[in-house]
Amino acid sequence: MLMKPFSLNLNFKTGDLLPHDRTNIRRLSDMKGMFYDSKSEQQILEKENPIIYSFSEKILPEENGHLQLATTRILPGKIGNEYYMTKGHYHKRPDTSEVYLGLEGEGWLLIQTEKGEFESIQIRPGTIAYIPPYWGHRMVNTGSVPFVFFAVYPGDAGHNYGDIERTGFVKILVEREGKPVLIDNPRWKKE
Ligand code: PAN
Ligand code: ZN
Repeated sequence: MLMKPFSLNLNFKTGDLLPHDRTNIRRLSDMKGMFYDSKSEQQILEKENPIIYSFSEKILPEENGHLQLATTRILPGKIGNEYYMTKGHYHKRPDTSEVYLGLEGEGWLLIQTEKGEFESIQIRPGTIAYIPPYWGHRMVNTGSVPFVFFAVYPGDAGHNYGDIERTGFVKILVEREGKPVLIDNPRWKKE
């Protein structure tokens, strides 16, 4: 069936995408074990369960030829000295790419291959990052305001979180003397 063209409204400051079909909220309890300082994680969870990020999606057919549209808003904050971040994932169809566009706030895109090749790209409002096929990706908020970005990716890309949950990322972003620093992830394991 032929789909009708449509338009959406994207608020560059807040990331609100209108109309959207689904908003997903990820709290600390949804990311158990992903921040390296498990003691801080536990101490925080005993008192509260903070929202780390949310993302809103326009649901489109999960088919080759279509595109998916989403905005993500990562709140400012840290667990221990590691900045709030997305879970990160590979695509279920690993040969699919993605475009991220920074809208508000600042942060870093961490990208890696299954074999452990690692790259990072600083994202500011107006930065477009191209994530080629086969690279896992995670965004990190290193600023003091919400970090907002827009994403476009193939309709049938899907998400594979399991591999990242098992191995983590090669490097993690932590605050040292008030500045973001990339350090080796002590838990990084090759498959
Ligand atoms: C993004 C992400 C979004 C949330 O739309 O799905 O930023 O991050 P996680 O999916 O890692 O929780 C994207 O990369 N889609 O493919
Ligand atoms: Zn993705």
